Amino acid sequence: MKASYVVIAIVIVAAVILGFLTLNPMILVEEPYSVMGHGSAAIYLRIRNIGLRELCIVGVEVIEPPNLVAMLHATVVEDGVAKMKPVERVCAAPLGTIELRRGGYHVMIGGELGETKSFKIRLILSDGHILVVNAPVRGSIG
Ligand SMILES: [Cu+2]
Repeated sequence: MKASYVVIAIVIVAAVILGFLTLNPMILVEEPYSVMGHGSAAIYLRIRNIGLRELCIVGVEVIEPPNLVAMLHATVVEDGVAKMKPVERVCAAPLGTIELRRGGYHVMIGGELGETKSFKIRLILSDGHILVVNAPVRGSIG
């Protein structure tokens, strides 16, 4: 009899933990920053997926400064030339990492950038969660 109570208790605890892991956003954003270019800016950061489901960035918007556009980009090398291409999503496997970095995936910002010191963006995730990230400007390209 006692053994069956222990089994039931273990099942309940496991269900609660599993429910917690699958329902909550299990995300860490690390080292967000931006780099100014010519008429554009790039945002880099790392997202750790500490959940048990695949997690993708499926959209991006600029909150501040206003009236700017944002896109998810990948840098690809074609015929020895690095080019940037829009992508619909950037994904991290369960317990994996999304790395947005120079020469790879990044958030591209376009519009009248002005003299901004930081970009505030919204990352829309495949699980429906939204992350608001501040990316301070850390230098410029070229
Ligand atoms: Cu780009």
